[in-house]
Order: sequence, then structure tokens, then C-alpha cells
Amino acid sequence: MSSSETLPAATDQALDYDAIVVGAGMSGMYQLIRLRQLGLRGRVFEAGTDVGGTWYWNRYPGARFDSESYSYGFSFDPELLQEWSWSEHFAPQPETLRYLNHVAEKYDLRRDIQFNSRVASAHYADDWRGWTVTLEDGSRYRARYLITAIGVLSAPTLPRIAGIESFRGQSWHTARWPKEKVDFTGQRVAVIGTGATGVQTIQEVAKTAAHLTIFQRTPNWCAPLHNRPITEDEQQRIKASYPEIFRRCQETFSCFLHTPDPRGTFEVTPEEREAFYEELYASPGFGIWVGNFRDMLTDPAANREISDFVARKIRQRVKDPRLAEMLIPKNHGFGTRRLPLETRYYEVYNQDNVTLVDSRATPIERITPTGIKTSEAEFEFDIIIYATGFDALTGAFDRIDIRGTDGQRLKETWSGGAQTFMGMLVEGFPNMLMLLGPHTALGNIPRSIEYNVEWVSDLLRHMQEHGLTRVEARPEAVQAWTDHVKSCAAGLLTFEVDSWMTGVNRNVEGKQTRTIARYAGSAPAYRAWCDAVAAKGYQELMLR
Ligand code: NA7
Repeated sequence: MSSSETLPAATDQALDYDAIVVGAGMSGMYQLIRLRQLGLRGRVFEAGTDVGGTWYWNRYPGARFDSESYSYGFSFDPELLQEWSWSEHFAPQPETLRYLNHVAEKYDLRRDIQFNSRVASAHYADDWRGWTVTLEDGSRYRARYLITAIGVLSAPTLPRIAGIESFRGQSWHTARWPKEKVDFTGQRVAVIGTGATGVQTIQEVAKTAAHLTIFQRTPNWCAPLHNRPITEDEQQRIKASYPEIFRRCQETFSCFLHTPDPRGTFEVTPEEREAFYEELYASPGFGIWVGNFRDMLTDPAANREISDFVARKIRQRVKDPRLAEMLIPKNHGFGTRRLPLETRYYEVYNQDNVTLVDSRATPIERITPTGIKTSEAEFEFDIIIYATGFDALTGAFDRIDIRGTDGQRLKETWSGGAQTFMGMLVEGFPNMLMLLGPHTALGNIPRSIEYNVEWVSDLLRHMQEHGLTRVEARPEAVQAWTDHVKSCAAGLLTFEVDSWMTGVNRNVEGKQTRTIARYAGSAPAYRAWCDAVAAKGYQELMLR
């Protein structure tokens, strides 16, 4: 028992901070800025050695944006927008990390961030103690509010394959990539996994590895990124049009610059359809995914049209017809999983130094000291790269021992699927505010982060102004939001497919079956719901 536990009554002095923020990625950084503006004492605990979150951890070769750079940065400060120049339409990870370091310096954030500090537990007591946060080193801190800024895709998962520890070469998960450069020259390299990360990694490693072997369990539909440098002229135009860029992001379905075409797939002639698909395939970014015909992800026949189109593209680009067929997804339609964007990815399979292994036909049996053994063959490698993804959406929460009013664990509370109010509050966990919690709007993530941070900050200001110190979501509000999230998923082909978006990760206990893991409504509708709650004085919340 620490000495402060013996204090008799609730006093602000008994608390170390007003708010503890977990995580110093984009959401934690922005939340810290807003806490300071509210005059609240905030402290950020971060497991890494510096700021950046996703862009700190994911240093794997080829990591870069799939959102247009200028739609991704923070929008809250016109000065920051004008002083930062993105060099490419889709910036690479080192540049984004430099940008976030610049943000940290500009707002002097590091003085309130404690690095090398992984939060092990956060326990709530319904008295003056509030949230007690314990770090892995055993140190403990108290705060009135716990603000989670722990990301959506931040709990990496290795495959459940025997022998991983026995490998004598170098091996890395893409999200735990070393800070030092890994040189692939002359090396025999394996990549396991072909999601968005695997695709970016593969197209980069193939440039220098002596030999690259790709273990693909499920092919994903991919489309060209069409990245290029930003010219001086474009730079000036971008900086002059930031208000319009962010206004557009506010209006679109998922905060990207692209938004669905109002036409249905079969409302146009076959020639018009083909021409539109060609135009999208030749355009930069996510247009082909989120700017396609409005029925692409609801009408199976419409989805088949675009899938057939992209399959034809893959057959044109991959010379060996057998490899082309291996790379064309057969168990899900185009865009029903997160679309990896690529740069000469399919051409990699025309290279002599590249081998594609079908891990469904010949599963990996074990990792050996010298490589990988499948049901059919044994391979020798110098480097194994695990591009095997994350325990998404709830995984980062599950890894912290978070306990609410009756000592119940959040992980148990959510064992049948996440239950939240607008992705930001959970019944039974008062004063816990989640940035990017499950069932919040995602899409172009920084736009959602800014909205969540601002909504949370407005709530904190409301509480300050009214002398309130405790907030909890009403059960009926949680139920209504959870029902709404379920209804948004109805009829979407996306929810008929296994992926991190449907809560499936076969490497994680208890995540073998699909759930409505993600809010699939539009971002404007999400914001309208949340804005209405605030405008009506937070009636869905128990405040005191
Ligand atoms: P993903 O999209 O979850 O992809 C993980 C990949 O790893 C996927 O191809 C998996 O195959 C594969 N995988 C996982 N476990 C195994 C085993 N045991 N054997 C073979 N292959 C395996 O993660 P990413 O990091 O690519 O992307 C996550 C998000 O980050 C992305 O959507 C962006 O939003 C940013 P499977 O498909 O399960 O058969």
C-alpha cells in the first residue's frame, strides 16, 4: 500500500495527475496538447523510446501511407500545416516519423511524456483514488481520468507455429522492426503474410535480396498506389487549399479524399463501367476501393464485376499463369478486406529471385534453426520476416489489465464482443475515455483521432465547468450504440469474410469467429451522433 492510500478524503493533491494518457502516437500527442489547453495536468506513458506510435514501431522496409500525405497530417494548427512540406503524395514511414518528431518539438510535448514505460494495469476505484496505473517496472500513478491512446493495430501477433524461437538467423515482426538498417543484399529472405504490410515489405525486399520466398496463406486483392514526388507547384497549391482538403475529408464516407460514386455498377453501360474501372486503376490512392460504384460492397454481382476486372489486371501483370492464379483471391471479393496498395508488387513475381509458396496447400509445419519446414519441403533462410498482423481493435486493450468498478476485467467484459458508447466510453469503467476505441469511426485515421480527441476534450471542459468529476456511459446508451454498430454492418459483403476488420485472427485465442468488430457506418453519421450527445448536454452519460 502506498502512503497516498492512507489519505482520508478526495483531494486533487492525492492524485498524481488529472489525466493519464496511455500511448504517445498521434492520438496521445494531440490529447496532450488539448489537456494543456484545458489546464489539466496530463501525463503520457509510452512503451517506446520516443513519440510516433504506429510510425515509431512500423519501421519495416517499404512502410508508407496509403492516404494522401496532405490528408493525413494534423489539421488543428494552420501554422503547422504551412511549415511542413510533404515530399511525396504517399509519404514513407521515416518522413512521417520526422513529422511527428517535429510536432513533438513544436509543442514541447516530451516534457509530459514518460518513455520506456509500458502500462501493465489500470484499476479503477470508485472513490478519491480514481485510476491507479501501474507500469511494468512496478511504479504506480493515480489520475482522475484514464485516456487510452493505444491504437487500433498496435498489438502485433506472431503466427502460432512451433519452433519460432529456434531460428538461428535474424527474424522480425514488421511492427517490431529494429532501428538499425537491415541489409538484404546476398541474403535468403522469407516473408510470411501478404496483407497490406506484407505487400509493402515484399515489393521492397525483392529489390535487393539474393532470394525472396513468400509464404502466402490468403492472397489479397491489391491495386496500384501511383505514388510520386510532390512538385513545387503542387506544394504551393496543397498549402493554399488545406481548408478545402480537410473540409472534403469531413464530408466523405471514411474521411479520405475519395468517396463512393453515386452510381450503381449496372446503371451504366458495360463500356462506361470498364472505362471507370480503368480510370480508377490508373488513379492514385484508395479511389478504386472507397471511390468506386456505391454498390460495390453490397451487391455480390457488382462486386464480381470489379473482382473480374482486377483479376484480368493481375493476369496481365504476372507472366506465369500459374502464379497469377495463385495471386488472385478466390474466397473473397475485391475490397471486402482492407485493400493493400502496391507499387510493382505483381511484377515481383516475374523476378527470378522470387518464389511464391501456397501456405494453404502446403502449410508451414515448423520454423527450424535454419529456416522453414512446410508439409512438402524444407527451406533455408538467413532472415525471416513475420508480416502476420495484429490482434486488432481490442488486442491492445486486452494486453493491459484494465479493471472497472467491481474489479471486473475489460477483457472479460468484452469477451462476447466489444460494447462501447460511440467507441469512447464503456459502462462499468467510469472516467476511462478511449481514443480510437472499438466501434469508433476509423477510415483515414488522423481525421478520426482529431474528432475523438476534440469530443473527449469538450466533455472534460463541460465537466470542469460544471464541477463534475465522474462520467460513465448509461447502459441503455451502450446498448443503443452497439445495436447501431450491428445494424450498420447489415448487408455488407465485408462482414462475410475473415479479416482483422471482422475480428478474426487465427493466432489469437478466442478470435476464431467473426464479430461486428468495427463500426461500418459513415464518419459524418458517426460525428452527427456524437455531436448530438454533446449538444443535448450528455444525457446518455451519468455525470456527477
Ligand atoms: P493483416 O492484414 O492482418 O495480414 C496478416 C497476414 O499474415 C495475412 O496474409 C495472414 O494470412 C498472414 N498470416 C497470419 N498468420 C499466419 C500463419 N500462421 N501462417 C501464414 N500466414 C499467416 O496484417 P497487416 O500487418 O498486413 O495489415 C494490418 C493493417 O495495418 C492493414 O490493414 C493496414 O490498415 C495497416 P490470412 O489472411 O490470415 O490467411
